[in-house]
Amino acid sequence: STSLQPYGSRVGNFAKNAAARNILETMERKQSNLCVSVDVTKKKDLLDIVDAVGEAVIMVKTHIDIVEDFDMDLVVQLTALAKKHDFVIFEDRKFADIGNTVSLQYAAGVHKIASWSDITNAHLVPGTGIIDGLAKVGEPLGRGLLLLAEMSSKGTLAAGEYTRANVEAAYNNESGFVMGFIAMGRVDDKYAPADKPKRDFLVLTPGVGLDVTGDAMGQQYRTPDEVIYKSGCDVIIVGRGIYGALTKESDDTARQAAVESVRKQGNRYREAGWEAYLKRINH
Ligand code: 5IU
Repeated sequence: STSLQPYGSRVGNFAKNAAARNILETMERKQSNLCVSVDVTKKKDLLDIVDAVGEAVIMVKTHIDIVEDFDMDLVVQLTALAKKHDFVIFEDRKFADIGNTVSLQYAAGVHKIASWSDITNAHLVPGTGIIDGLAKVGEPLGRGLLLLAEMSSKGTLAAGEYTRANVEAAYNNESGFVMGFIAMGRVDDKYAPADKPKRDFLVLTPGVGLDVTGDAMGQQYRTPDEVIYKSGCDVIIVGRGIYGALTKESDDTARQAAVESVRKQGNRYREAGWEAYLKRINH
């Protein structure tokens, strides 16, 4: 399995995808496999969280459509923080329409996602035309696409033959635009097509927490060790486990303490993720 190779040695496996190479190189440079997921509704909260954890992460995942005071200045500031702290941006858009529609959703509208997000993701529900529609926009910009092969939530229907179809679609994508999966384990190994040479893909995994096992709406958490070491995934995606403190604060002193807590949790998850990775490659 390619997951037993160090991140840096896998760069050459992604000759056709600049975004994937950049992610692997960033992981080596920063000794981190942590992506922070920032699901907040205020521009200032988003930027403060990202500035506090920026040093610890290789990637920031956004849900840009939940930001109430979104404007293009948010994009300017977010991309400036990406430069300052050396991370990539992942808009978790979960495209799910026909090719023609997703190409418009990706390039245009209020958010112009393709212009600033290094990677994004898509459901395979509509069929492989969704990959073609997104590739038309993303490929010329050097972007990467993840397929949603599995989900972390209770009762997910993304399993079994549906997961296999995602892996087959990725293997059939000759251009290299499909660079990996959202999944709970090494689906690229488990469902590798027998009639094709093995290819390397990145596996990014949400549903990661050290303190709680789930939430009230079906989220299920596993530890960085379970995700990186036991399941062989490449990147841990952590949201409320990192920024949770900041959504509760009221006055200035409390806010400052919350920002410090965000920084601290970011470092804690970076260390846990990296330790699990070192255990994996030295096994
Ligand atoms: N997310 C999941 N599970 C999935 C997929 C995406 O949790 O299977 I696909 C997103 C939802 C949220 C983040 O943006 O990842 C996880 O946030 P918390 O760590 O706060 O649960």
